[in-house]
Amino acid sequence: MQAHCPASSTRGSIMHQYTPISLTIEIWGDGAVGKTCLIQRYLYNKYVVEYDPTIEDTHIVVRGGCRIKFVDASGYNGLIRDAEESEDERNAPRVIIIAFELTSSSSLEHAKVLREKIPRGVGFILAGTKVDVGHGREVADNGKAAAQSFKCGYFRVSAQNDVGVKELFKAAIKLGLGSQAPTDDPAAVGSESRP
Ligand SMILES: Nc1nc2c(ncn2[C@@H]2O[C@H](COP(=O)(O)OP(=O)(O)OP(=O)(O)O)[C@@H](O)[C@H]2O)c(=O)[nH]1
Ligand SMILES: [Mg+2]
Repeated sequence: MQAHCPASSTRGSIMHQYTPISLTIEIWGDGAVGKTCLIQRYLYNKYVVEYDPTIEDTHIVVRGGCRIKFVDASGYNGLIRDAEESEDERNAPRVIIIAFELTSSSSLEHAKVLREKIPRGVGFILAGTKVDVGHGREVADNGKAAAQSFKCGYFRVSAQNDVGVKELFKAAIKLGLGSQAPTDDPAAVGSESRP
């Protein structure tokens, strides 16, 4: 699917209404590996210490003529494609970030199971989270080996300390939009939660 971002870089509510989704970035992964914190850090520069399991949240951002939808999936409820998606949204390119926790081998095993669920042709990246915790060297190396066998990108990140988060999302946007990727970082213009 060819990504399409209109030449105009108008931002804000007008664009929010009229511009179709250019790209959907979904974060998959086991419960509590830090998916929500990654999105919160990237889009709002916030870090949430309390754990509040996600049902599913959607955030829409507009940047450089592109409207990007971020889907924060649940670690426990299974992966459900949003039934309310418009045709534009369904047709937009998708990129999936599979997150696992660098200190948890079981979350890496779960990431491998999730990888099998990615439809053919959809780009994906593996992300090892909570690198600030400081243990998990072996799991980190196993993550690297898994990414090599999947032939996908691999990032070790910390939402808490803001390590590697921008680089991870920048790579995801580039993977989805190629040369159409905006050069500046997204800022959220609209966010919605869908139970
Ligand atoms: N030390 C550390 N803790 C983190 C980091 N990111 C998230 N956490 C903590 O891990 C817990 C779970 O984070 P969430 O982002 O809610 O996890 P999730 O993957 O969205 O979980 P579900 O919504 O249930 O699937 C929270 O208590 C966070 O504060 C990090 O980079 N470092
Ligand atoms: Mg969550």
